Amino acid sequence: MAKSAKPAARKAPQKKPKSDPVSNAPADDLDFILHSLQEEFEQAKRFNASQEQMLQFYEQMLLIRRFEEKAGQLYGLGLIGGFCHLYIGQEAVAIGLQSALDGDKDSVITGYRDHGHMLAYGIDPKVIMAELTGREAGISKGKGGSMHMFSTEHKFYGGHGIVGAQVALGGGLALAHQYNEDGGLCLAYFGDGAANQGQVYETFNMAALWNLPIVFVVEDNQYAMGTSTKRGSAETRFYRRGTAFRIPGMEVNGMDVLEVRAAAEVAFKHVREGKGPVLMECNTYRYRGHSMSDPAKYRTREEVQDQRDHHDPIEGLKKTLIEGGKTEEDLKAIDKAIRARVAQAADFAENSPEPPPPELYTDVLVENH
Ligand SMILES: Cc1ncc(C[n+]2csc(CCOP(=O)(O)OP(=O)(O)O)c2C)c(N)n1
Ligand SMILES: [Mg+2]
Repeated sequence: MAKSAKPAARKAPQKKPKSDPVSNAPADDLDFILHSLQEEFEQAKRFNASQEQMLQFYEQMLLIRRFEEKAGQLYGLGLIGGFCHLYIGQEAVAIGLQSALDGDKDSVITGYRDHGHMLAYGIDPKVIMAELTGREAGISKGKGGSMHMFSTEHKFYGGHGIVGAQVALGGGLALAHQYNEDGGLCLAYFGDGAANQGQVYETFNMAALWNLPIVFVVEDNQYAMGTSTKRGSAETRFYRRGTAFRIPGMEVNGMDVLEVRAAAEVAFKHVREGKGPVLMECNTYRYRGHSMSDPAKYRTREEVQDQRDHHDPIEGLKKTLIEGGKTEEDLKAIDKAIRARVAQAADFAENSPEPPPPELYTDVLVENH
């Protein structure tokens, strides 16, 4: 093959631009830096909660933990069928974010690991457990199960089994907020694995282009089924992935409910001011396997134990509460009451009837045809 006579022009060596220490964005892209919310967040990284609020966060996180432990037991007993994905370890994410929502206006959508997000609304654990066990009293009449729970009353739009699909649907919810001028925003959660789905980026583009009121939240629990983020993702700093669409990112410790709540304040304010979408990465960890049928052999026991010992969101807040004057006994009493509530929910579910066969034909279409 004939070589070109002219040697390729050498480019003058370029100085590597310095990067911004906070956003890590190149210093020559000032526009991006202006769009970053990390700086604002770093200024007050932990939410200044009252003792009362902290106690509420503690109770809510503990309710999720105990509920999920019970769900795991009921699954083992064969009372819950199909898939069941537990949220243990990730409690601070749902509580930190959803405690900052405007319950009358805002909507939420997530994947199949959804029990915690339902409980974060204060929905009665009985109807959630009844749903898990496929009973008529369940919040989706026992026909949705673990992965497909809805509460339109709370503007909670599921519970979705198709990885990443909830992101595009969340874009639609945000468009509805904008179109109806109802002042609400959509909080769309997805996993680190889902973050590699193409439709996520199609949604980013449209959401940024149309300035939609949406907060995208990557719950990076370090694994997508048995694949660690490092094995499956070229860029594991998920908060950066909106940059190409001019969506500002935030990097948040998802094991600290006060930090998540502080981040929620910054992100929601930005969206409510009409400035368009935000991408938040919450770094967290799931203690249990991907689903109940996963023995989690792709990681060591020591790795999980280290998270439990040093990063647990409930233990972390417990420490802060005790420093603020609560006693071990106070917190034990709360745990006792929550365990009793969860036991009642399990009894209620076990003793509720299954939906009658004609229910097979209802809720299939919105209207009768
Ligand atoms: C489109 C699609 N592809 C694959 C699957 C199978 N699947 C179910 S969960 C999952 C992993 C998703 O991991 P991640 O997004 O990190 O969420 P996590 O389970 O950690 O909460 C996969 C690949 C699916 N349900 N849908
Ligand atoms: Mg994951």
